[in-house]
Amino acid sequence: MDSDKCSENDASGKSEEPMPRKSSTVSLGVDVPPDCTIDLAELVKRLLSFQPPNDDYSVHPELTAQDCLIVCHMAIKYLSSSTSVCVQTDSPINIVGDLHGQFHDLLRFFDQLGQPPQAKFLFLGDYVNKGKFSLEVIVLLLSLMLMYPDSVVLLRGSSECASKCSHYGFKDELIGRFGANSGTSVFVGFLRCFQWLPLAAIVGGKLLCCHGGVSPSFELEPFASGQPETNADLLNNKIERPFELQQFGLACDLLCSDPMKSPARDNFEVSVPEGERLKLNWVTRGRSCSYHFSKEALSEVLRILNLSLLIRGKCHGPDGFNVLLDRRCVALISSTDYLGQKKNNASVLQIDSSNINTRKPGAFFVLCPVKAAAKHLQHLWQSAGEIAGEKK
Ligand SMILES: [Mn+2]
Repeated sequence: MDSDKCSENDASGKSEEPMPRKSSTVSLGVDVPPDCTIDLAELVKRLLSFQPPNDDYSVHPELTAQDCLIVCHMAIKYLSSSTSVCVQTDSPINIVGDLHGQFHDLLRFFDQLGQPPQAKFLFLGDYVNKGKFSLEVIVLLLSLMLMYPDSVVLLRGSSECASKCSHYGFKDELIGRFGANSGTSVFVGFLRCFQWLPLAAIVGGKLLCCHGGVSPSFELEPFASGQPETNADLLNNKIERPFELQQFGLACDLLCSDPMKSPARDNFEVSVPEGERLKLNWVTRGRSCSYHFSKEALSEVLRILNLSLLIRGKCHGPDGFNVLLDRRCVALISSTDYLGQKKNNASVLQIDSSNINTRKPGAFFVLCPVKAAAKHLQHLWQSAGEIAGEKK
């Protein structure tokens, strides 16, 4: 039906609004013929109802390079006009961790928890790489965001950048699907789109949500015991989009920092002169970027930001979630059997109440790896050697 057709102008329902502050000066950078349209509702329905024929999990749903480019173009337009670096949203909400191209796990979560717009979702990034259905995951999520912007919030993960996508599978997946020329232009389209994804969200004025974690920059001016709204505005002013991931700084930390597993000072007494900051609260992550943060560092940042808990992705535990640092940090992974080797469960954090109880904010919905499909699921993974970056 024509009424279901979404042109690139009406998908977000905001076609009548004036063009946003930044878009008028920034080229969207994705070349789509001006009269191209896509039936987003049909695309979403097709992806959500996809069943592998004869249980063959190596089969992909049909997607064309042009469909992908139109979705990228529409997503950039929406993200640049209607979202900010730090999104403020409310519960009830389902918070989803790393998906890494595990389209079938994403579909299982939608089956169990409900689909947008009936259920609301916040995704913490790392949509692509490592699993072999990165394209389906990112196209479905961007399309759902465009159709139901009030029910779907997508944050950027550390995987959503050029270098990781070139090394860990997404670029190869696109070139394998569409050939070198079209695959490369679709790849560039997605990279441009990733540069506009928000980096953090504040849920219910209490939860700080991002892919990595907190930053020592939050301990500096101008973040000083402001209200969550004020601090969200400060973040928006400090980080300009489009944005490419740097090796250091606030944005890098939001995407890449990690909680300390075993604080360096365990079993030692540490005394700090009055007024001095404990430097061990932030330890650099070896040769890679950003920091490990201690429970003291996290508590201090949450106090400054007037928030209660950090909810982040990047979890590698067997349960699909970890509760860390004096219960002030929750880490999630929402894809089962990470790298085809870890046999881990996948979890989504469900915040049911509209008034968040910070001592018991929600419940974990846990999916186990699909045993019956285990043989077929082997197709979903690259070999360990490829993952480690030792590619041909
Ligand atoms: Mn990840």
